[in-house]
Amino acid sequence: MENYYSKEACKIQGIGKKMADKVMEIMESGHLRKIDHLGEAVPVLEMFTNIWGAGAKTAQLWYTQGFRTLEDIRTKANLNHNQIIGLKHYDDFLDRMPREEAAAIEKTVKEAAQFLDPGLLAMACGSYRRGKDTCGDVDVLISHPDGKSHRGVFSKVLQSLHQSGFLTDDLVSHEESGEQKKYMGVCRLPGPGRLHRRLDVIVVPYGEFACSLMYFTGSAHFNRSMRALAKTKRMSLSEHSLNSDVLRQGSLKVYGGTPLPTLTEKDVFTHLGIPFREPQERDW
Ligand code: DCP
Ligand code: MG
Ligand code: MN
Repeated sequence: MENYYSKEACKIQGIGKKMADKVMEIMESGHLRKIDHLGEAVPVLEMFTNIWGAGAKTAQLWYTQGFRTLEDIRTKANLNHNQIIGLKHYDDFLDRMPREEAAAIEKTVKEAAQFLDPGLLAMACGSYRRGKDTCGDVDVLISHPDGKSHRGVFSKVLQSLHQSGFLTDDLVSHEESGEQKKYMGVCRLPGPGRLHRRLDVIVVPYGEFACSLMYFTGSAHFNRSMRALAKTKRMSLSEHSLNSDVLRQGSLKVYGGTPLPTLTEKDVFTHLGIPFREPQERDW
């Protein structure tokens, strides 16, 4: 193959005949046949990772096992519990719910909690609290201002929501961090035409309320930025607390520091020395 493009390309240092031919093919046809097969995998891998509980690694494995469709996955793949649920509600989970529906889900969880104990706080955080028009799931935070009555609430609320038929599936999760407990599952509002929605519930001790509220409100990107900012001030921010006088050696935390008083989210911003940001302004 000899033409203008390959000759021109050959003049560039480090480009030989083979590479020049590829340059020519791209210039003339707009693409390179040799890597066409790479592009073929992308939409399939994307379809697979859209199964809740299946990450990039799993999708890749399934692809190398020769699976190309969701039907292949359903009939031939080795699925764990979460992936079975994810596949069962594949279309529902891809649909982001209108915030009005998230509000109705929040209300259902709140009512179940306050039926147990009227003093319990329950509020939707995540994208809902950030004011988004649509939500991928609902993230409900539960706590009790007396600092102790949150104990035992986790399993009681879930049991009551199971009994009413609101929770339809549980996802396996081992997320428990100190006194904080996290549930991940699936719910559905009563009435015709309702889709299955992802629901996350965390129950936290009131002493950690502000930091967990901030964590659970996000966004994930905002949380990373806030943690990075804390680091520059020898502090450390988590879903539990904001600590000062942290000692680090390289990336290793040698001393965890002492928790600062954070009654509200505003306190966290103040300690970090930056102006308060409303939840709607926390996408970054
Ligand atoms: N979160 C985090 N880091 C992660 C995942 C979550 O800090 N890797 C925090 C910030 C998120 C919050 O938890 O805002 C809730 O997580 P979601 O995955 O439910 O995300 P959002 O509610 O922000 O968006 P979506 O509408 O997609 O649910
Ligand atoms: Mg969410
Ligand atoms: Mn969530």
